Amino acid sequence: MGIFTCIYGISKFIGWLTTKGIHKKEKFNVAFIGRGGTGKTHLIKGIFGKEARIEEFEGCIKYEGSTYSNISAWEMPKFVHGNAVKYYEENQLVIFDLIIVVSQATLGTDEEKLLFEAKKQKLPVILVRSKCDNDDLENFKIVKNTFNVNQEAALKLVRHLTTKFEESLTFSQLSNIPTFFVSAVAFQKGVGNLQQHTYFQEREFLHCLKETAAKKFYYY
Ligand SMILES: Nc1nc2c(ncn2[C@@H]2O[C@H](COP(=O)(O)OP(=O)(O)OP(=O)(O)O)[C@@H](O)[C@H]2O)c(=O)[nH]1
Ligand SMILES: [Mg+2]
Repeated sequence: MGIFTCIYGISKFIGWLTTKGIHKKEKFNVAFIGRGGTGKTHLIKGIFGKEARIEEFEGCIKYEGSTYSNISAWEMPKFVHGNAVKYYEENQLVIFDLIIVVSQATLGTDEEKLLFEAKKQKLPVILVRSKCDNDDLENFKIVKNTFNVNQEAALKLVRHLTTKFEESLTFSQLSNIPTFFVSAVAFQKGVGNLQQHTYFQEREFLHCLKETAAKKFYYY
């Protein structure tokens, strides 16, 4: 590669960082990725609260709130096709500190490819399956809307989903990815009270998110 091509590449990259509003040093930048309708927006709003500041950059939406002030959450464009490598390149995902894949009801090949690509690029990755309050309500006796979660039933559901997810894995390398089953509704209802309520795995997920973010600032 010639020196000019190299300089051009670097300046383009820096320009991209600036226009995209990524503050690499001050913030822990988290990319939420998933197919359309998997619950990315509700999940982010649930975590950061309704008052979160929103900015849009080239089809990516950045959320910043006072709750986790050192974190910028990015809702990335919908993952619509099976080419995970191209998606990572097009969205420059390598510059993010953490990738959160928000999955469908069960893990599909597309989600596996997204996770696999993150691992290949050595990016920290978390898998989240949202909308758990919407699951099999009859069997698990979780009362929709009123959200009187029967805690025992909720944890039974989590165990059931964990088994189903593990069984669906094609790539065994993905089995050690931190996975959390959550509900955006639960975040909205009780983010401030998560010490008192367990619901699904919202508390564990938030703990993992905060710990991963804290490491970045600890090492700086
Ligand atoms: N019951 C329930 N419904 C949810 C939850 N999260 C999202 N939904 C519903 O699922 C639908 C899609 O949610 P969004 O948060 O808009 O999903 P998205 O991934 O941001 O969708 P796109 O931006 O279109 O890709 C909406 O109708 C939500 O009301 C949840 O935790 N529980
Ligand atoms: Mg959305």
